Formats: sequence, structure tokens, C-alpha cells
Amino acid sequence: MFKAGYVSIIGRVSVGKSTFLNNVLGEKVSIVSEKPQTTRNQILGIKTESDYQIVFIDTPGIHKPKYQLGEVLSNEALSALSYGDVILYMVDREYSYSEDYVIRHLKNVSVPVLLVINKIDLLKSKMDIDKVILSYIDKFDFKGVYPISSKNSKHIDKLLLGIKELLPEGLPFYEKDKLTTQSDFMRMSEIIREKVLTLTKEEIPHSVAVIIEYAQMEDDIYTVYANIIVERDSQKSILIGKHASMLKEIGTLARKDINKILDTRVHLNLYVKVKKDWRRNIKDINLFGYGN
Ligand SMILES: Nc1nc2c(ncn2[C@@H]2O[C@H](COP(=O)(O)OP(=O)(O)OP(=O)(O)O)[C@@H](O)[C@H]2O)c(=O)[nH]1
Ligand SMILES: [Mg+2]
Repeated sequence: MFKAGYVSIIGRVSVGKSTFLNNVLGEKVSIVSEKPQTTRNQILGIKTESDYQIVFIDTPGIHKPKYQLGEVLSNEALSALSYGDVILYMVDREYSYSEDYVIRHLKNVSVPVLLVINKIDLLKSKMDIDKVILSYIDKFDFKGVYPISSKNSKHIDKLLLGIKELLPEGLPFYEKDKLTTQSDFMRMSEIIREKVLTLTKEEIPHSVAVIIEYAQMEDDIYTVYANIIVERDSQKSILIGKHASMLKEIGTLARKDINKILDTRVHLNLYVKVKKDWRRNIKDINLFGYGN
């Protein structure tokens, strides 16, 4: 008996949704950073075992939007509630009132919802874990509660088993060695954006989009031209850095990851372009690949 289904991972920003997905798949399919609003699209990650296939949908963190981009991202996340066979509602170690907004949306969902409390490696004792569980348990009729650590792989097996129980019987949706539906272009642009997020601070991480303009594979080497888009000239100067030092560092880190993930060598040519206030403009937001 084979089981297969879709599982949406939703929750507020930075709770560790993408880290969890990467841990389950054993490969980075969704970029991660300590800055909020890292994920900007629904990202499919496929876990296939001998008796089940789970198609995970990683989603942007739900938050109170300040810009039109934020609104697009929150909507993208909430729309994933409508097509999972199971919903994973992931939270960090503390209940806060801002969770009520997400929980309100869960009330319209007709499929089972599992509460996943992530980052328990940062809690000291079982009593602390129980405290977090207690703070959530009366907020919704959860089908199960799973304290985990995505960083240390703690209790992830138990969660996978719990998900499997709830999946319908059926044939796999994808071939067994497929990990994600993202194109190479998409994965490369996301990896470059991840390096920008890692190396910059304040408004820059939020103001950046990355577009692969052109890529060609020849003799097993990808030659890639990518534009890093920012909102202001001052941000462009920071991203380029003195003697282009920042841009070089972004390129070096991105190249290493691309080599590993796509198993190919790459020549990266990075350019920084300014598109003023693009996060406020729905046409630009769509043009840069979000909310389509
Ligand atoms: N200590 C600890 N840190 C974690 C764990 N899981 C994730 N993190 C960290 O939490 C931060 C956010 O992780 P992400 O996976 O990007 O979070 P996200 O929920 O996908 O964030 P958005 O895409 O912005 O909504 C990163 O710095 C991770 O390293 C965990 O189990 N333990
Ligand atoms: Mg994410």
C-alpha cells in the first residue's frame, strides 16, 4: 500500500520552515537565512520512501505586510492552505498574539493540521517544551503536536511517521529521485539571493531580487549572467563594495553552492541594477517572479 499527498508548511517568518524542508530532503532546495521574509515563493520539495511520497510546499512566512511585496508573500502562503492533504503549522518556542492571525486562517481549513514546535534545541528542559505546548493547545483542534529541532534533526522521524499516517493511499506524483520542481535558473537565482541575505543587513536583504538574464551550458560549465536588483543607488554601492569586494564575495559563496547543488561548474557574472521602490509596484513584483 503506497501513500502519497501534499503537505503545506505554513507559519510566521523565521520559524524554520525552509530549514525543516532542507533537513528532510538532505539537500538545500529552499534558501535559509536569519533575516525574516527569506522565502518568497511556494517551493516544492519531494520526499520519496519505499512506501510513501510527501510533496512538501514551503511557503513565505506570514507577517503584517508593510509593502505590496509583503502582501503578495502573505497571500502566497495563505493560498497553500487550500490544497494540502495535511497542514504543518510551524511555530517557534513562544506563543505570541501575532500567531492569532495565522490560527484564524487555520479555522477555515478542512484537512488535519499538525502543530510543529521547532527549535527545541534552544529549550533547556522537557518542562520548557511542555510549557510551549500548553500555550498553543487550546487555540485550535490540532491533529497532533510535534516538538522538533530542524537544526539537530531531533524527532523529525516521528513527524514524518505522523504525516504518513494521515496521507491518502495513492500513486506517487513525481519520479522517485526528483527533489524539487524548481528550474536550474530559479535555484541559481535563489542561491545568489541567499548569499546577499547572509552578507548584508538592515533594508538591503528585503530590497533585493535576483534575475538570471542568461545562462548557457558548454563543456559542462554553466556561464551565467545574473542581475541583482536593489531599490536605491546607495544600496547598489553597498552591494558592489570597495573594489567590488562585496560582489566578489557573493559570487564566491554562490558559486560553491551551485557547484554542489547542481553538480556543475559555473562562471558567474553578477551585475547590480536599481529599480526604484520595486517592492511597492505590483508590475515589478510580478516581473521579478513573485506572486504570479
Ligand atoms: N537553533 C535552531 N535554529 C533554527 C532551527 N531551524 C531553523 N533555525 C534558524 O532559524 C532561522 C530562520 O530559518 P528559516 O528556515 O529561513 O526560516 P523560515 O521559517 O523559512 O523563514 P521565512 O522564509 O522568512 O518565513 C535561520 O537562522 C535558521 O538557521 C532549529 O531547529 N534550531
Ligand atoms: Mg523560508
